[in-house]
Amino acid sequence: MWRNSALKLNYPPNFVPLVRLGGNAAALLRYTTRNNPKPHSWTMASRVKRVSIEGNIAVGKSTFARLLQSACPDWEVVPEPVAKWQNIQSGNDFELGSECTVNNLLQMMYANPQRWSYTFQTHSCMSRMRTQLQPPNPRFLQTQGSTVQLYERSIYSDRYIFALNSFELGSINSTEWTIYQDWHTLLVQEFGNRVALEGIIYLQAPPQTCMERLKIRARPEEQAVQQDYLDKLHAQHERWLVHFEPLRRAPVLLLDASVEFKTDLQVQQDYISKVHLHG
Ligand code: UDP
Ligand code: DCM
Ligand code: MG
Repeated sequence: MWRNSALKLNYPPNFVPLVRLGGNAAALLRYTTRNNPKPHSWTMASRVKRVSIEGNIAVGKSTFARLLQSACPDWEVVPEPVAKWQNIQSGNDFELGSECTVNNLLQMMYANPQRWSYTFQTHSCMSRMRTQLQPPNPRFLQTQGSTVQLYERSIYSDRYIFALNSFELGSINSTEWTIYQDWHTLLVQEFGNRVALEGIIYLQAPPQTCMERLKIRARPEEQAVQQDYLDKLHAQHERWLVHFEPLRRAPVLLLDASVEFKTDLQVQQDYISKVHLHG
């Protein structure tokens, strides 16, 4: 169920709000007006409900997003732009027809974390931001009530789960981490209102289950992922979504993803109704 949906805005002095809490329209308006004075933007922002699906690698986020998409065809699902990370095109000058190189940054990051983690975390967060800043597809715009956008992960888990984890593991050094936090904070200050979350769906499962699913999915880049890496990411999610004090007041819908929900229709119905009930 959604945890703590009755909310009080009470942040530590330097805390940048990660989640637009509990539909507090006055706070949102103050926040968005301060950060983006154009009336069009805040009008749009106030009508869009953004919900992020969070969870460990291969827990089933894309699978659950597809289920929700079928059950709620008027919700817009915004998938994680993994394909972009696997296909970085570079060249001196495309218009002059210079040669174009294609690189798989996801593969580079797993093959050599020390060299590529900062680059990967920069690019994945930037590309996610760009994807999530797109206005809702007109097909999904509601004339009454809110337009719902469902994100797979967020710029917040990019930082507070993955980039932080890379720093703690030593794949990102302290200079890179300082620079990352600096530009991320600036991005949130400038654009945070346009990607602010109304709620989070946390798919929680033991890291062993994620490892089994990772093997079923068999993405070539992830072949070298070890159990202890998923254990560490699991701990990061638990700390962030369950124990991180500012988020304890945020509406987080915790779903047990250790059960087979891809094929079990009863579990699917149960989870979809929980999302509706608390949405
Ligand atoms: N999967 C499964 N049962 C479930 C959920 C997921 O077998 O209840 C499989 C899914 O078919 C895929 C793998 O687990 O092969 C990872 O799922 P997904 O790509 O949705 O995970 P994500 O990385 O997006 O969280
Ligand atoms: N990934 C990462 N750092 C991020 C976001 C994602 O290292 N900030 C990686 C984890 C997975 C892949 O990208 O290998 C896509 O995630 P998933 O399979 O969980 O959708
Ligand atoms: Mg996915």
